[in-house]
Amino acid sequence: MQDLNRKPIYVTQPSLPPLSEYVTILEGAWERGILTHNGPLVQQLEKDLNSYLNTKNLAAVTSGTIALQLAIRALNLEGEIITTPFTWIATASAIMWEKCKPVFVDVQPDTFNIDPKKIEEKITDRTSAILPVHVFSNPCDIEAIQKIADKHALKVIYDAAHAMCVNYKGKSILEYGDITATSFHATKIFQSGEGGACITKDNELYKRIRRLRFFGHDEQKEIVDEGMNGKMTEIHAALGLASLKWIDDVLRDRREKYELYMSLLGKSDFIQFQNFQADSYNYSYLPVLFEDENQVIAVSNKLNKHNIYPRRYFRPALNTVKAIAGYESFPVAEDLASKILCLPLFYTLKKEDIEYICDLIINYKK
Ligand code: T4K
Repeated sequence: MQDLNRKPIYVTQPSLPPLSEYVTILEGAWERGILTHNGPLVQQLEKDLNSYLNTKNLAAVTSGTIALQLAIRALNLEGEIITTPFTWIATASAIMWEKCKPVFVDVQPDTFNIDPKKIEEKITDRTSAILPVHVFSNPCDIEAIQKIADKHALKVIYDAAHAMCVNYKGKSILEYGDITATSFHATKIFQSGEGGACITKDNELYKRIRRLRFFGHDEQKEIVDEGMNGKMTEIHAALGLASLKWIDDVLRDRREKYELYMSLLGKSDFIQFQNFQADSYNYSYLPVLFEDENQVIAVSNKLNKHNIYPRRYFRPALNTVKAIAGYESFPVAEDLASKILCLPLFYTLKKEDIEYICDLIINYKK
């Protein structure tokens, strides 16, 4: 019997601030008539995010994808960029859009992140950088990756699209590597509808990213560099500012819901979880691994019948996508892609919904 009277439960929903708070911030933009071009709300958002995250140089841009492209361009990367096949398409497509070649390295089965032990065998004289992803906000093995990068004179760009508000060894995870790119997409833990940012400790690189996102203009609007349009608008910055006020509440809520899922699903003998460090995690996703693909399909079908829509992030593993590269086997990434399911986790999800979802999963055969 389909449970279609029930409101659909999607994998996520944006964490929305009260509309009145967003409107109040927008009123300022209406009075000023300034909607874009590094307006006061974008400047305020960058300042407030730097202060909240304890970062120095955060440049807001239009999306996480554009943040990755700007990072690649700002570092003048060419040739091959080593990355993971277990990620969203944007990681690889940003590399290709910048006319570089993504070279995949398999991931670790427990953390889901790039396996540093397998990186060196993929380095050639054409390699210019390593671009790892903190998958579902779980920090990569940053020390091992940096050691390899230093040894081979490679740049490091972190794709931290999932990893806002994560600290690693006493500082924001966004401060590692040459540049980190993050996303403020509607489905992310901190959101401005669409949006993202590049973060770097290097002041010159920071200035370059700001020029590149604004047609190559300097502060005086002279054209001094190549450039594109990667500017965040005041409308998006206003939503970011309104969201930022609520971020601690959102993080606490996620953690509680994650723990509820863990306590209910932890009892099952056919579900495994990602191995993460609890103090460096933002609970932005709820990935679980089933025994095999058939089980994932059976569980998904069961949930769909009850109007619940989890997602198979990240399937397919990107090494199997013809449009990206010639196929090369990466058994761990392919295995994860076949067994993973991301369960619903968002601010307005009720605890009773989680109990209902876990009950359906545990009894999926009934
Ligand atoms: N690197 C990594 C590792 C990434 O995961 C991503 C993006 C990027 C880079 C690039 O960042 P951006 O350029 O996107 O800033 C989503 C997001 O579009 C994408 O941002 C995200 N990763 C990816 C993992 O997931 P879909 O295809 O799942 O979106 P959609 O429309 O199916 O949404 C999922 C569910 O969310 C829906 O069932 C309903 C709900 N939803 C969605 C939207 C857009 C809402 O309730 N409201 C909304 O406005 O891609």
